[in-house]
Amino acid sequence: MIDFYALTSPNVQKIFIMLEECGLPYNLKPIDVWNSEQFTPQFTKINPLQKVPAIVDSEGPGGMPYTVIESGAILIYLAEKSGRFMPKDAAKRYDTIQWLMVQMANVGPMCGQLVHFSKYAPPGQDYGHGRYRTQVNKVFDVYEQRLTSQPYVGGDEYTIADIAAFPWLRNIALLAIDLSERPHLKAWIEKIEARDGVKRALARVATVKSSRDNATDDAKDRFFSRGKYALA
Ligand SMILES: N[C@@H](CCC(=O)N[C@@H](CS)C(=O)NCC(=O)O)C(=O)O
Repeated sequence: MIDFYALTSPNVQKIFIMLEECGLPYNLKPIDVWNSEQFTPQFTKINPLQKVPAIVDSEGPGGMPYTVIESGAILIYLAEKSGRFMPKDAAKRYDTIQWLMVQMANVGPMCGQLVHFSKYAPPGQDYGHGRYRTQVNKVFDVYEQRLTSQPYVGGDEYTIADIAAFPWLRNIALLAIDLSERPHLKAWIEKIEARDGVKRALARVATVKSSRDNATDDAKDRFFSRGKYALA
């Protein structure tokens, strides 16, 4: 059985989608990051970075319990465990891994910073906001371009490269992104949204309770490593 440490953010949604798509059973272990639950000694033992998602598989390699952190690594682990959503052909597999890395290194961090500077930073952050808005627009253009000539991010089949990118790229309202000139990306979002496994996953995410809308100032400062939590 897989223990899945989670809340509701896009990086966590990837794992909900993968688990539901693969039909792998899991115990949901909510970690309310808006209530500082990521900082407990018990959770820090599972993920020293104090972030969700993380999984602990009681039947890992060699039949032993195994912990995986970082959403991209969790997707690869679950793809290998289930034999799903990772092509067998070597070139297609490397295409999938490359585009998984594009998501992990570019889409997630740039979108995350844009959301931070638009929603959570104090006013007067025009430089940070402008910089991340440009980076996000660039990366959306890269996906639009890629999806112009192929149906899925990795190539001709649905893979973990799509599962990784979808929760971030569908976030157009939060990111204030315009899709009118990105028709292929828009069609891809609608195609992924229509999958039964994705619908099940997003319905499950909607049931997870989070303190996000009433987090204390102290919990927010700790989450964002600012104020008395800033390190020199
Ligand atoms: N690169 C990580 C990022 C994980 C991440 O940023 N998780 C956020 C979810 S909002 C978190 O747990 N933040 C809590 C914190 O930074 O204290 C992944 O893809 O798994």
